[in-house]
Formats: sequence, C-alpha cells, structure tokens
Amino acid sequence: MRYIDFVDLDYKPREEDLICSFHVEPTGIPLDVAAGGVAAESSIGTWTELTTEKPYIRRLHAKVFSIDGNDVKIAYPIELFEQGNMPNILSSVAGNVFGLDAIRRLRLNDIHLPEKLVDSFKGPKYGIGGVRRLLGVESRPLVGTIIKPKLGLRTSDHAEVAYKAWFGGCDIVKDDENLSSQAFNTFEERVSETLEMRDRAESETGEKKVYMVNVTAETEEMLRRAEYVEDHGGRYMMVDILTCGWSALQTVRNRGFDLILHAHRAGHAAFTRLADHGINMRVIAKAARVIGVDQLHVGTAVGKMSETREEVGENIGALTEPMYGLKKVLPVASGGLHPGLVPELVDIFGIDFVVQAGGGIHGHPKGTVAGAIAVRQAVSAVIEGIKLEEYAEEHEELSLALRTWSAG
Ligand code: CAP
Ligand code: MG
Repeated sequence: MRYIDFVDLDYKPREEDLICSFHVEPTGIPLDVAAGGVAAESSIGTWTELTTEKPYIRRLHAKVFSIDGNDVKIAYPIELFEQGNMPNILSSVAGNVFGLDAIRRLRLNDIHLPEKLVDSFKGPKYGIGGVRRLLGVESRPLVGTIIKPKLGLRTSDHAEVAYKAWFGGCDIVKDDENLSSQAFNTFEERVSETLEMRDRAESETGEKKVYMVNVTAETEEMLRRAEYVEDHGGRYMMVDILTCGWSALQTVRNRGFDLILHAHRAGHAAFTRLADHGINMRVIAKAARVIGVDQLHVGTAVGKMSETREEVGENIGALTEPMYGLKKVLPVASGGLHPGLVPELVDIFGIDFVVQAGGGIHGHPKGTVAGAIAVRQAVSAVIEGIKLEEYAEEHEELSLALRTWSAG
C-alpha cells in the first residue's frame, strides 16, 4: 500500500474515530501523497507483507478524508489507541510525522477525541465551577499574582510578598514556573510559611485566599510534594505540564488529590508558535482538559506574549466548549499584564478567567499591596461599567498604575 492508498475522500468518519486537522506543505511530491504519508506514518506505518496478509491490520489504517488547500483532515480508528493513555495517542498523531523529509511543514491544528476516549480519562476534578465555589467569587474575574522576582527570594521574603498581595486583594498567589525547591527557598519551608501568611491574610481581609504551589519535579517527588501541600492545608497545586510531560501529568491527576490543578505551559511556544509547523495550542489545551487540569494559561493577546486575539479565543474555546460532559477549565491570562489592560481582557475573556499579573502588581510605584489594590479596582470598574480613567479619579492606586504603565 502506498501513501496515496491512505487517501479516501469519500470516507465518512465514524462516531468513534479520532479526527486530526493538519496543515500540510509537501516537499516535491503531490499534496495528497504527502497527506497519505501523514496518515500512514501516524497510524500503522510502512506497509509490509504481514499487513497484506492480515486484514484486521488493514482495517486499522488512518484515512485522509478531506483535503482543502493545505488543510488535511485524517480519521483514525479508535482501536489504534490505548484508552486512558495520552502519551500513546500523541505518539501516534503528534509523533514521527513532524520529521518526515517528504513534508516541508506540518502543523497539527486541531484534534477531536471521540467520547469513548474522553471517558477513559479523569477530566477536571473542579473546573470553573469548583474554583469559584472554593473562592466564593461568582461575578468577577479572579485576580492573581506571581511572586516576583521569579527566583532568588528567601522563604520568609517570599511569604511576606505573598501576604502583601493577598492583603491588597489578590485571590490567588502562585509560585513562578521555575521555582521548585532551590537552596534559597526550599519547598516544605516555603509551603508552610506561605500558607501561614495565607491564613493571616484570610482572617484580616475576610476573603478566601489560595496559594498555587509549584510541585513540578520528578514524578514520585511531585506526588510527595502534592501530598505535603494537601496535608498542610493547601488547596492548589501547579504543574509545568509540558516540561513534566503527559505521563507525569496523568499520574498526578489520577492520584485524585483534593487540590485544584493549575497547569503552566512553560515551553509551549517551542512548538505552538509557528503558524505552519508544530502543534496548535488548542491541541495542548484539549489534551490537558481531557487529562484533567482545572486551570490553564491561554495567552492574552494584549500582554507581552505573542498570541493573537483569534488564537487566544480558540484556546479559550478548547477549554470551555462542550466536550462530552467534561467540566470547563478556567482560562488564565498572564504575561505582561497590568490594571490598564483589564477592560480589553474582559472584552476577550468575559468574566470567567484569572487576570494574573506579576510585574504588573509588584512593580507598582507604591509596592505590592497598592499593586494588588489597583488590579482589584480595575476589575471593579469594569464590572460596574465605569471607565478606568473615571474610576481612577477616586482611586489613587489605580491612578498611579495607569500613569505608570501607560507610559510604557
Ligand atoms: C508572567 C509569568 C508567566 C507567563 C507565562 C512570567 O509574569 O510569570 O510565567 O505569563 O506565559 O514568568 O513571565 P509577568 P503564558 O506578569 O511579570 O509578566 O501565560 O503565555 O503561558
Ligand atoms: Mg512565570
């Protein structure tokens, strides 16, 4: 069977097929042959004598059922995959195919997992509803910050900065993606001291507060750290899902901790950024949702990272569109954010998201407390339908923030 034999434009996908949408640019061969090559290499691969002999193998081969310009749709029989095994699924549809010499550019732009496969994973334990119930916040975006500087703070300073952010009005304080248990700020001490500050801020503000602890580490160690957070009254854990890998993420989710799972996507742009090669962030978002994260970074379109408004919209869609009863995942806007951007963010996200600012809070001229207050003020202004500039006339912290960041 040649690559072209994997093309069947009359094929009507079955309910149980997994469907992938690729952007395909061939090198010196016809597009349909290249498309067939992607189907072959991401399913049963090279045709052998045995494949001819054994009809049940032939039935397994993937089929190119649509070619529209460089957009190619491929249907994969569900029997090709092991249920409940995300690395297995991605090793097929997002594996060797990116390196084929016959393909100059290849991007996996979307994936549809059939119900049976989706049901074989845990899915989100809490989702948007569970996060809002925990924090007791129903009708506004959640306000979060990342402790800055990213690395270097000693444990007591880290906890102090966290306290100030909560006291100023942050609902959420998180570790940065590259803070784990370095000598200057070791894991257990950090968790204990920062949770103590959380409790203090809760009793002083009367608001529920959460600490997103970065448990990213070798898998066994990560499980031990998540257990430590749970045992010490934590409510959240954060995992760098791409540097840890899909296996580790599944292991952590499948352990069923009573912790909300925040997913950081550090490293994603290495394969999500190019429009004609790699893996669309939407695919990453769907895989993470099916496995069961409760929150995920999706870009901002207005901050320091590269995504466009359309891309951010698609990422939000992957987390919130109906998917066989799976809970919706809370989108996280982060990266170069400050109070002045809140109106545009609400325009892009609606109210179901986390506005997360690191430098945009700790870089406030009057410090962290004022920085957190300024973001809460911006959120209140937008929810009440008042222009930021007008609201700032009565709110000093916001006014200072607008002057600071509008100056760029
Ligand atoms: C933001 C951040 C986040 C990025 C991740 C940073 O800090 O902590 O990791 O937002 O990118 O380290 O840059 P600032 P994304 O608020 O100070 O910019 O959300 O696109 O995955
Ligand atoms: Mg960060």
